[in-house]
Order: sequence, then structure tokens, then C-alpha cells
Amino acid sequence: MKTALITGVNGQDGAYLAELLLEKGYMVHGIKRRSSLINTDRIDHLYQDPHSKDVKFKLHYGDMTDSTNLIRIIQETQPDEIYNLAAMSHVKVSFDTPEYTANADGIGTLRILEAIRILGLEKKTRIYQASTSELYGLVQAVPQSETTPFYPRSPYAVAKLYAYWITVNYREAYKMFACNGILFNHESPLRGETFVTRKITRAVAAIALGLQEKMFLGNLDARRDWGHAKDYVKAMWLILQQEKPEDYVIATGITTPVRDFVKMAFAEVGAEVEFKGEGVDEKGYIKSISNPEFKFVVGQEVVSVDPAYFRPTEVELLIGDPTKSKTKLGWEPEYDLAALCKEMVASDVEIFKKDNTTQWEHLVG
Ligand code: NDP
Ligand code: GDR
Repeated sequence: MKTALITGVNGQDGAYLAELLLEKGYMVHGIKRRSSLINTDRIDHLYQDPHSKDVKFKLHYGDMTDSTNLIRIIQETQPDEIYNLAAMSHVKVSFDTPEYTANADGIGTLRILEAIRILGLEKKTRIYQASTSELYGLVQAVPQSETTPFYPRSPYAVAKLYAYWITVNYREAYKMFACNGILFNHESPLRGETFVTRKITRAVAAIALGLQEKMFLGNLDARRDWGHAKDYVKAMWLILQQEKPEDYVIATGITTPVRDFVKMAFAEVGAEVEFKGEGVDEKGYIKSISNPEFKFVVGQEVVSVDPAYFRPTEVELLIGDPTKSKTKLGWEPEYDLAALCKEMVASDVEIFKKDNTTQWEHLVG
């Protein structure tokens, strides 16, 4: 039986990955930082009573900013594979907390790599680093592949650039099996509420049920290559099962503007949206309704632009080239954007039918 350690186990990807590795028969250890309220909703279905025999899923308190804690957990768990998913992962928020982001996302990765060296686990433990399409930032060339130059555009992306290169450096310097997965945006019903797809699907559900009048968004022109997190955690696992440690782009190869995702999400609840105006004056209106179950009104203004959501420096266009992962890993996504959007809207409609609180909708993100 293999042992895996997942940092950020209660995040979107951590939850899907823990489920996948448990299905594969792994002993799974997860690192979770202390919070004032228990925030394990995404992994509650995987919970195993630590008092029972044969526990296969165990949580440990830890933090990416605490080296001694990470060394102790790695020493205790002796993992065959570490998936380093923990990070302050919100690009806009990284402009507000740049130093913390550098510490957790950049130096945090170094702490894991150094822990492996200190404990003499270079030959035993394989490491997956959660790298990101945000590294490409200001467009140099499209589609973006493993050889496209980086030009990060946020404190988050700059921190992740350090993490990317320190992973490559430790692989070369100490012959460690350390790999970067350069993952493009991936979403799911478990996506954090302040990332744009989930913000949209939640707002569509709340508006459809008459709990909210409209949503405020930032840059509607930004284009992203969106996939499903469930498909992307399979790629993480495949990357660590190869003979040689290498870096891989994981993407769908299709890019879509934020504005079109808004239209797709409204279409799921039978509302056609049209956009009128330009720049900060652009708005989305209900043009027609085909499902009387929901509370839309033709002509209702359902989307406004709020510049508070603009980023000081933006990443306008991401479109990945997954050729290497498809040919070398044999990776193939099961979901397309339409199926992803459908699942997210349906999930949020169900959530709001049970619990109709939307009070923090406009706070951040
Ligand atoms: P989430 O934001 O959903 O999860 C991040 C996890 O990291 C949470 O469990 C969070 O804990 C934890 N965390 C944050 N800071 C610390 C810290 N200092 N110490 C310990 N744990 C911490 O992100 P995703 O699951 O979406 O992404 C996983 C990783 O992949 C991240 O590194 C992200 O940057 C990267 N990535 C994500 C992509 C995406 O589209 N989803 C694309 C490319 C890369 P808490 O719940 O307490 O906040
Ligand atoms: P991103 O994801 O920054 O790509 O980072 P996000 O969903 O936050 O933004 C995508 C694009 O949508 C635009 N946008 C808005 N974004 C948010 N959050 N809120 C809004 O109201 C809004 N309006 C428009 C953004 O400007 C942007 O262009 C995600 C994270 O998961 C990172 O951790 C990961 O590394 C990258 O994806 C790949």
C-alpha cells in the first residue's frame, strides 16, 4: 500500500485527489491548517474515525509557513508521494496580501523540498507541485505549452514562479522526483465561492430563486481555458507514476470569455442573457425565459460591472496546449465546459433551495 501526503487537503483539488487516492487503495494523510470553525465540508464524506482499526485517511494540523511542523509530519508519515496543493490561491487577494502569499506559496514549496532533504527521503518520496497557467501571465504566445516563456502578472503568480523553479532546481541538483503540473483553470461544484465560475453559478442560482437581484463582476473580456477539477486530479496522479520526473501542461485547449460563461450558466436555468453597453457601462439583461419554474423577469438587469473586481495587472488570455500530457501521460478529460457548467449550476440551485443565505456575496473576489 502506498502512502500519500496532501497539503491543502480540504481545498477543491485536495478533496477530489484524496477521494481518488483512497479509491486506488492509498493510505492518505492530509494537512489542514487550524481554523476557528471546522472547514472540512469538502472532505466530510471521506471522514474515518481515528479510533477505528485500518484508518486510511488521517488529518494533521499544519501550515505551509511552519517548517518544523512540515518536517515532523513528513517524518511521521514517510510518504511515497507528496502533493503540494496548499496555497493562498486567489489572484486578486494576492495583491492585498503579497508577503503572506510569497511565504505560503513560494517559500512553502521550498520548505517541503528541504524537509525531504533533511529527512534523507530524496530517493523515496515523489513530489507534485501545483504550478499554474498564471505563470504565463502577459501573453507571449498561444497556445501555451511547457516551453512557452513565463511572464507572471500578480504576487500570486510571482510566488508560484519561485515554487516552479525551486522544484526544477531540486530535481536537477538532488535528483529528486519532483514535478510541476502546470494546470490551467479547473472548476467544480466544490470551487471556492469567490472564483469567477462559482461566483457566477451561485449568483445565477440565487437570482433564479428570487434571493438576489443581480451580480457584480469585473473583467468580462478575460478568457480562460476551463476544465473540471475531477479530470485534473487524475493528471496529478499520472504525473507521479511516470518513469522520469517531468513538467506537464494540463488544459483543455479551448478558451472562453467570462461573458460567455455567464450566458451558459443562465441558459441552464432557461434564461437567455444579452449584453449591452461597453467597458464599465456594460450590463447583462434577461432577453427571454423558457423555464417558468424560476423567477426571472424579461428586461431584468442581472449583471453589472464593478471595477472593484478589476486586477491591477490582468491575465487576459489563457489557452493551453495539452499535447504532451495527452501523448505521454495518456490523459484525456471526461468533461467539457458545457457539462461542467451544467453540474455547477444544478448543484448551486440545490444548495440555495436548502439554504437561502447570500449575505457575503459582494464582499471579496
Ligand atoms: P483552494 O483555494 O480551493 O485550496 C487551497 C488549500 O490550501 C486549502 O485547503 C487551504 O486551506 C490551504 N492553505 C492555504 N494556505 C495555507 C497555509 N498557509 N498552510 C496550509 N494550508 C493552506 O485551491 P485549489 O484546490 O483550487 O487549488 C489547489 C492548488 O492548485 C493551489 O496551490 C492553487 O494555487 C493551484 N492551482 C489551482 C488551479 C485551479 O484552477 N483550481 C489551477 C492551477 C493551480 P483553507 O481552507 O484553510 O483556506
Ligand atoms: P484566476 O481565476 O484568477 O484565473 O485564478 P478567477 O476565477 O478568480 O478569475 C478568472 C478571470 O475572471 C475575471 N473576473 C473575475 N474574477 C473573479 N474572481 N471575480 C469576479 O467578479 C470577476 N469578474 C471577472 C478575472 O479578472 C480573471 O481574468 C485561478 C485560481 O484558481 C488560481 O489559483 C489558479 O492558479 C488559476 O486559476 C489558474
